[in-house]
Amino acid sequence: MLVAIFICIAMMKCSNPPENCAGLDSATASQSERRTAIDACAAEAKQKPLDYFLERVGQLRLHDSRSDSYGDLIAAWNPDDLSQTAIVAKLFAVYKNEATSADARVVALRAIAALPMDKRPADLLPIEQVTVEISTLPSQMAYDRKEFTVAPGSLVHLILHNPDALEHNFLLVSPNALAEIGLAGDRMGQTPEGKVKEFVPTSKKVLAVLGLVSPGKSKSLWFIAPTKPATYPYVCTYPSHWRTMNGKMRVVANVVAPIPEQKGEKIK
Ligand SMILES: [Cu+2]
Repeated sequence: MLVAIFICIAMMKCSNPPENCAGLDSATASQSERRTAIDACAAEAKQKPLDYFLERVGQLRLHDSRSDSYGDLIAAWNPDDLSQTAIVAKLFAVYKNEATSADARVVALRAIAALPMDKRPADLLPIEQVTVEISTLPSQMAYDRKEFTVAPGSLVHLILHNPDALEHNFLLVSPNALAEIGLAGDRMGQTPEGKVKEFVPTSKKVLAVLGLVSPGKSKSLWFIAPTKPATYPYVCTYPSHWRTMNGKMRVVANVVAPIPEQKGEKIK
């Protein structure tokens, strides 16, 4: 009997899938497990106050894979609750706090962008929002877009489609850091941890991360564009891909819309 209890406890500890909302905070969950958790959170949302989730947003780490899930949940919250003065003030405080991780700030900005204009903080009228879709080019080790342009501080929703037979990721990096980060990705290919970390080097020059996308799949990433006008490279850091699989995000003041580029095949 005692042995059976021990085995049972051990199994719970070993598997621990985030099949409920609390699983969203699991440090070891896969992307699909997080998706399951966020669906559970959405179902639980009626029983939990918005504050419950806002508190967790403040704890998001840099390049935290939970960020998009929290962003999806909170931006889709009941507008009447989301637009309460106290909630808007909390969201604005997270967004303005430079000491908070970029991940927490983007979740807050997404929620504010979801509010009606008359409920938004005066500093955030309007919010420049842009959706950028990029596809990998099958068998060419390249993205279909070599560049795009956004306004400083824009809220960017980037969607990466991968119709190629290989895995690819997308990292936005500091100006002139393409080779440094690309080479760091190559070195990660020589260690077992490289794949676990999805070939994302630990560096302050990595500004935004969309992890590995499997063949035939798509993933999305929300980030806030830098406020400093400059050219920011983006790159796939899967070992040896970076030399051809890269592009440039230009941050330019007074941009109305991204410059249209040739689009590749899309995955439905
Ligand atoms: Cu790649």
